[in-house]
Amino acid sequence: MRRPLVAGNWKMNGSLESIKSLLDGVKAGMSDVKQAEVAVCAPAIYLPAVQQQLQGSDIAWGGQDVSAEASGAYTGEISTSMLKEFGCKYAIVGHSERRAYHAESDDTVARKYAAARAAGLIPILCVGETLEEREKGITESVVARQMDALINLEGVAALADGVIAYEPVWAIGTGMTASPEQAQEVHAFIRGRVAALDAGVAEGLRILYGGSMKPGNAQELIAKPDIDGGLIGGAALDAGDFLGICTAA
Ligand code: 3PY
Repeated sequence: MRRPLVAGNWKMNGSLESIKSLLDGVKAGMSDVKQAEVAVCAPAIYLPAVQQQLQGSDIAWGGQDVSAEASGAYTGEISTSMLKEFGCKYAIVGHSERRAYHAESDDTVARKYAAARAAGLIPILCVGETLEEREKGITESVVARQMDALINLEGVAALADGVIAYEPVWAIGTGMTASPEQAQEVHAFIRGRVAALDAGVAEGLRILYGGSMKPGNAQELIAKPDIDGGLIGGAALDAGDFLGICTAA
């Protein structure tokens, strides 16, 4: 039995003031969340404030990205030990916005995953196809390539310590959502690919759906057998919407 995970990805949004009221709102509604594990992935600079507010609560927190390097001359980067020092449990790696705007390759993302895992963080590996790739009918080969970069580097056992988020790029920030059937098809493909290597790892692997998940579509998506929660963009910035998804999971 996999416990669903609902993780907010705030992206580059918020202020000290808005984060405070958002987290106050989420904390106040947590008693209605029966099953899901809840987490928020905040801009790095706000992690100390998030830690201060969430310490001792049922809500975990994490980074939106992390460096594959341990330390050194990497201006602007944040290391795994820095995330750990501020109590992070999770680190998103390979979000499509990082892949697109920061030219992160599958190999870089795999190295970030490996570094996060080695540091005791739970990496959330984002995979997903663009609209063009979907229309060409190559969704599965794109997702397979993104997964294989990690599996080839670390072995399938690495997925026992992490989470995969399937985020079709065409559903990110567009208001378009994959239908529950479209999402389930790719989630089943991901689990099947892992199962072919290790059935036990596949069974325990949480595969989140991301891409315009909202309270109105969360229940239908998460009801699918291979969808184990969500990585939530815009709806994670509103306490009511975020809690609506958390209670639906
Ligand atoms: C979205 O829902 O837009 C996301 O990118 C979540 O990571």
